Amino acid sequence: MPRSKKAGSKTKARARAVKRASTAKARAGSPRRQRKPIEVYFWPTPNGYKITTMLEEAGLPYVIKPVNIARGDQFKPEFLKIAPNNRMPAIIDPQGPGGKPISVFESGAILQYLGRKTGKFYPKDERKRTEVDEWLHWQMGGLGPMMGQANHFRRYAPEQIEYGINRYTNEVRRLLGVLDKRLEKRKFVCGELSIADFAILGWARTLDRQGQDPAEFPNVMRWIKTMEARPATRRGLDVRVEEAGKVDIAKDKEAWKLLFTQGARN
Ligand SMILES: N[C@@H](CCC(=O)N[C@@H](CS)C(=O)NCC(=O)O)C(=O)O
Repeated sequence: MPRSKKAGSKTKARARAVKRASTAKARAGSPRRQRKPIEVYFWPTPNGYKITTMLEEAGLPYVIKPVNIARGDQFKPEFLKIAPNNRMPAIIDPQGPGGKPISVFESGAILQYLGRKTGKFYPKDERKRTEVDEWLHWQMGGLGPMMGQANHFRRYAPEQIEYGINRYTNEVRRLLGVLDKRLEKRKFVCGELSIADFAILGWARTLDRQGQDPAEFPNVMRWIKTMEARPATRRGLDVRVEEAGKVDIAKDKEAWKLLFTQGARN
């Protein structure tokens, strides 16, 4: 049945309203709306790259604020105000909730914050979001700390302690086995690209330097290749801080003491 002119114009008006609403919704997470860049307190380490990768993939403007952890920037009072655990990464978003600045520390919390802010890489559907949280926390409490310890015993311990090296190398191997199985039938860790991928990638791509055999984890290696081939992820992983290249923590006494002899109050 042909529509009356009145009904037709009402339909058009409704369509225009829907379009306006969806454009506004899209802009809420759009980089164009982020007028002031997000400040990223950063040092080029696997934990730091989680954030630059997410920001690049989400298309949000950001500015790097180097935190030279080899020279004690993490203990400066102004940094401790936003990151009381004296660890980078941390961010300040000048356009936080209600348009007011917010600071966030802990890489997992930062990824979740940015995911909620932009509506990207962090599904709204509760079942899907829970799955992403599972793998994010698996990285935060498992792969990250275990690879960190494996790396410590291999590179930074003053003596090569076989027990420590084996303990962490074996646990990393087990965790990589879990990840490999997970990726058997999935392109990304939770099917679609998500903050879980950004969290896991930084450490996972160092596996061959951690006493692991890449041939044992073909799905992990395929996923790393897929991730590294994404131009935005690549840009996130390529962020450098000039000063970082000048210090070899294993050989630099000042850096070693600062990082590995911390007490209850520094
Ligand atoms: N759970 C923290 C760990 C961050 C972390 O360990 N950062 C290291 C560099 S990768 C750091 O800032 N170290 C400084 C120090 O040990 O004083 C996160 O994921 O944000």
